[in-house]
Amino acid sequence: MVTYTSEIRDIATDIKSMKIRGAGKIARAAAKVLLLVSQHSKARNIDSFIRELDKTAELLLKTRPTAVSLPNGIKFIMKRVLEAKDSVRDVDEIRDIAGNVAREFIKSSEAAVKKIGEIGAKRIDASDVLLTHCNSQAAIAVIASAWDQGKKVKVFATETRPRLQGRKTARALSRRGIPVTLIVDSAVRYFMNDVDKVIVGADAVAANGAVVNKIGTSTIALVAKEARTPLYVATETYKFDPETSIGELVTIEERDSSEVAPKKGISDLKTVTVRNPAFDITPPEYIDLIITEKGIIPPQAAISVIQQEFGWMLFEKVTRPRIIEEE
Ligand code: RUB
Repeated sequence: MVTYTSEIRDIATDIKSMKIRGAGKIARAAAKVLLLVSQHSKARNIDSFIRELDKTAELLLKTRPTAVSLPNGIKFIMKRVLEAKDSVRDVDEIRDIAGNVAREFIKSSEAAVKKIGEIGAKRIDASDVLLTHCNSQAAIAVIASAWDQGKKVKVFATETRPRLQGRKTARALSRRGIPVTLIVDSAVRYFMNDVDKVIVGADAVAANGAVVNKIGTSTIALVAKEARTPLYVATETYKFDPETSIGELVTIEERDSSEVAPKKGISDLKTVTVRNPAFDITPPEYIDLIITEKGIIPPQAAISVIQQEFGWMLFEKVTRPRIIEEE
């Protein structure tokens, strides 16, 4: 039996309900859960402890399907725990290792966002007008870092229906003194000729360089292409999806219709169906650059990142780290 404290349950619920959201934050929250399980575990031996981590991973992976940062973060931690398994003396030692690896993941993920900001800011010119969609910590890091360097940028932020995460972005940028114009998603084409660069985050990057991000990103990319406005994606390398290199597709989360229209009055009408996909896919031809913490790459180089970062995972047909047989 895994000991789930209320804090652990709350984090899983908060990821599902989107109180914790954004691919980076989701991965860090999952790592924190593994850290808490390691601290609170009452497992008497090493295998039982690893089974507890595995069960927790299963619970976490059910929360949100699209952000690949979640399984990648979990697999990173589980791999390190399994590597240590045969050389530890007892369960306390493996618990310490698991906790330390989870802490390390959280720290390196935060450092990656900062680094993306520094690297990405080099591609922003003084007085650029930028457009961003949804609420991406990585995209905000680039904008904020450029601003901190004295570049007097201005930003269009889309409100991002249906959950309006764009308001969070507007607040975050405004707190830094950055001028922001909040627009409805459908006004993107109206303003695109005033925009110098589009910058968005990612939930997943596929082996062919396609980027999965908040619904509406691909439409913005289309509009940007028409206006010859470059589109940059800011993303940590742990959002590259190794399974896409063996032909797997990224699962697009479809959320409840009540986020789009009230159950009473619209979605209960006999001939009306409400669809609410949360993410879409922008093909590589619409992406100029991908800014990662390791450097800037063209989307076509995504496969190299996958080989370098996740070579160990390739051909392991796993959707989660099922590492120990069920009892
Ligand atoms: C958030 C979203 C963000 C990416 C990147 O979607 O699409 O653009 O997750 O964010 P949701 P970050 O609100 O449905 O989670 O750069 O912060 O990881």
